[in-house]
Amino acid sequence: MRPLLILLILLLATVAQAQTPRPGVNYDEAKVGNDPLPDLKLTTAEDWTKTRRPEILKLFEDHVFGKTPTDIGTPKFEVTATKPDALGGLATRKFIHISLPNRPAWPGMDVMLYTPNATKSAPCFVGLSFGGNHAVSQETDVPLNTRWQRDNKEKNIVSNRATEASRGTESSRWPLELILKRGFAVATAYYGDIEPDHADGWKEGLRAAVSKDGANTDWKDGEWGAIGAWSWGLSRIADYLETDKQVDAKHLAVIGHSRLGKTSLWAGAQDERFGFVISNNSGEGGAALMRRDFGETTAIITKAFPHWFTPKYTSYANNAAACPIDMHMLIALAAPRPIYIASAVEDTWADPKGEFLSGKFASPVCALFGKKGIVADEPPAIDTPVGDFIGYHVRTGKHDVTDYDWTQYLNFATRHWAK
Ligand code: GTR
Repeated sequence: MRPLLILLILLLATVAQAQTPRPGVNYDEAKVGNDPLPDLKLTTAEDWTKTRRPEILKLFEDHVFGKTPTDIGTPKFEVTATKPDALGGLATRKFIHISLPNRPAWPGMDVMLYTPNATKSAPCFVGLSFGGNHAVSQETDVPLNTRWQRDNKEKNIVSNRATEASRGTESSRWPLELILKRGFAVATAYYGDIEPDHADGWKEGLRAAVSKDGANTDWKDGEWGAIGAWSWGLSRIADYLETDKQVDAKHLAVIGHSRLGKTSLWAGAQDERFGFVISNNSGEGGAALMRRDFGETTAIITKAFPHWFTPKYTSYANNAAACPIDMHMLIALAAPRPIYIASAVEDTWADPKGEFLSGKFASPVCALFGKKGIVADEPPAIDTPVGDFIGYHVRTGKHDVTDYDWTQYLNFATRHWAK
């Protein structure tokens, strides 16, 4: 009886933690609202590619993420180190410094690339990390990132800098051996290399460096926010990968978790070289429908993180129905490429059902290309992936990236990219 009781208490505590209501936050499905979603206005595949897709992309620039400037210079790539026997011989590891020679105020970004030694030219997952390359890898000879990081006791970030004890603190989210053994490469960089993630971070990042007014810029509606800058960084990694023979740059998947999942969705929408787009627990401002009032809302996110978005997005706080887009349109922008949305059952803040529904309501776009998206009307059972060209699962557990998530992405990529 006793162990059972303890188990029950632990279970209740976990559920309570996951559902701890923040004041004013709705977790009641009966109160999510029922404002109709904007119409995808689908006609033909040709119309989608030539007209409708660019129109929707522009709506996301104008109202959500801002426009990524296209005239900011040619990136320079320097391979600063190569280790042919990384991870016990499983992989070759390279570091590549990417900079913009005509924008010297931007310190550039350091990419870490692992390619499997057993594969000549490997398909590659591309994603930014929260902690830097030394946090992603468990190899102790990875240089420590030296840029600004948010103080964090658990991750041993002290005085806004990583320390030796920060090594490997993100490695559970990047199961390198699992990925490499399946024949895939991984390219990653620290998101704060592009722009530190705080309200004034842009002043020391890419956005100030490329803006004509530098740190005195007054951001206007339609101009890019931090998510736009981070997405730009993902595309520059793709630029480099196109030059590296160990990578099959015709098969790049863009991946991100949480705020970096919003980033991977936006990068995938803009840059069609990413042939597979992955959103891991991206939530509000990512895969979750903004018209559903469940968990985080547009009002909450634009108050806490206005710097992620274009200023216009804040005007939809408590007024999502006035916004000409919703997030099924962001998912649809991947088409005709496959896309995968992952939720976690305890991640109620990110609205798992809202993430499912954006995939579901984006699914008609797949039919234009003779493909199938998500057919079911209701979210699947836990740990049961569904969908063909648009994939979805809701995993056991909390807001995180786990081996389970990666296994689904690897299976999905292998299925779609079978040679
Ligand atoms: C939260 C934010 C979410 C999500 C998350 C994260 O604070 O409300 O939208 O982006 O951060 O990135 O971990």
